[in-house]
Amino acid sequence: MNSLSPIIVLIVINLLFVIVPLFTNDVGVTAEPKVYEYKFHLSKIELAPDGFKKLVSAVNGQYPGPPIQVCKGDRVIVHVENCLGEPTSMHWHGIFQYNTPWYDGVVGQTQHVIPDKCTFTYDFKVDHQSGSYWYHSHHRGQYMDGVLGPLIVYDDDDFDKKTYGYDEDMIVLITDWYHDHSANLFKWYMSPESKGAEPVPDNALINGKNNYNCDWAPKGSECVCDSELAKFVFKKDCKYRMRIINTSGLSSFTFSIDDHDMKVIEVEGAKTKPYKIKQLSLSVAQRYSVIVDANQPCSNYWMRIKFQKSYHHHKLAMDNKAIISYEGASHEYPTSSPCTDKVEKYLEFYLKPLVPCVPPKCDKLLVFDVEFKKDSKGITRSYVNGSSYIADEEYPTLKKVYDGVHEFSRCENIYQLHKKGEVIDVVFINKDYREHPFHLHGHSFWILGWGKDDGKFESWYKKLNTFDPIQRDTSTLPEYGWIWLRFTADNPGIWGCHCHIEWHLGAGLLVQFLELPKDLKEMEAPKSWWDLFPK
Ligand SMILES: [Cu+2]
Repeated sequence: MNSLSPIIVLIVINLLFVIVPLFTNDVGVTAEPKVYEYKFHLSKIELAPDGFKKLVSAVNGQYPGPPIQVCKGDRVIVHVENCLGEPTSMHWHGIFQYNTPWYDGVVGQTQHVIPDKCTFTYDFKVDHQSGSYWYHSHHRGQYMDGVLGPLIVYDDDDFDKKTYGYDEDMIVLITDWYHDHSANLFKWYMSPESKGAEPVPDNALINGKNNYNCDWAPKGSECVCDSELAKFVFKKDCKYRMRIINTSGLSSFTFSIDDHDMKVIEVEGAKTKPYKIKQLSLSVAQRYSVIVDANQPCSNYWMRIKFQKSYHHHKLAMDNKAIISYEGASHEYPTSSPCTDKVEKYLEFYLKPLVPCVPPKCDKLLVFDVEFKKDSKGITRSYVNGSSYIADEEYPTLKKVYDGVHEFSRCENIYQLHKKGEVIDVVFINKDYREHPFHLHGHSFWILGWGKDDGKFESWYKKLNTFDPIQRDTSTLPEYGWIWLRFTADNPGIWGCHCHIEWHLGAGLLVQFLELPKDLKEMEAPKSWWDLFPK
């Protein structure tokens, strides 16, 4: 092969696996439900998103993976062809999977892995929801190697555009980025040597781009300085909806655009009353839509994502950038200065739903203590009510339900919700010194309150917002603090509820809600789902 061959191969892969809507109308224009069919070819290829060349687990030869863009009510079919040389799965983060719980994509819970050289087809509807979501592998730490992309569900008939008055939609994926493979890092993390400290990222990316100081790269690595930054072009006086999605494995970021205010209008599928901010805090897996008004003089401005945790003595730039360039501006780098206003970490408690909705009263309360401690081998693991989750990859929970299993081992952390329509309150209490972004599958929850753990449980209950809380699917449990979530058990399935920091999840920070097991058992998983299990 000559040196151009990998590029040619990439182009061919991209041509072979372009997104194929079965109907050709523009997305987001009509309210007629459609079928969108995608082919995702997963493979490991050498890419250098920040100039540092590494093996990336790419979707259709690219990182980040291609966007899925559909409308509320549409049917989404994704053929995941696994050529990674290792098993995989795909999760559709924030999608409720009503009537298709077997397509949630969680190894050990809702499916067997997709083995190497096999294809599995996900087929689900995005009913009753619209907003900013993403897809990612839900097998070990694999999405940190690249298996992810945005999933946008537009509302019927451009409802949002009319309501909020914006002209264009933009997707902004932000992430931390490791130069080593997640499996190597995970091996180190789950050893006594790490003492429970997470691997420190090497960089941060915006839409898969950044540059890197190659002086920091290990000897012998291929690295190019001044790699291209992501660029967003603004037309003067247009309004942009930016859908910001934190696809990190570890890091919370503060997002801002120099000299531009933002108005929050969406949190993870929940439309909000517009709320003006200058800086936006996003924990792992959180998403917000903001409106940005291109009302500044025609020039270039920095978009910034700042690591919230400071990693001292490490080779890592804390402030990472992309370019906002007004049409007609120079090709020079921006010279704008960052905003220094205070960042509101728990923004969700200031946001109001666009259409107020009083949540129903609680029927059942579950309280979960979260802590980290060393096991007998000196490995730091995470525990929920004293039990550290271990995935049963060979025998996922859904298969157990079909097999009539009623008793589960303690390390599966299964909590059964038997009563249809029961309103469940979940309180996480953090005994750990770090914050943990908790994500619930199959639902969005009302986030009723948060605070520091002063031990006064009764007083927490009294100050909950049960009048007009926001609903979302990923909320941050503060260090030594608590959060109070509420959802209705109306979706038969196995729904993980876990810290989305990939290291903490791998160390056991997960519970499974086995929701309406009787109904679930009656629902028939497709033959292709059964075929994933070894004969
Ligand atoms: Cu965590």
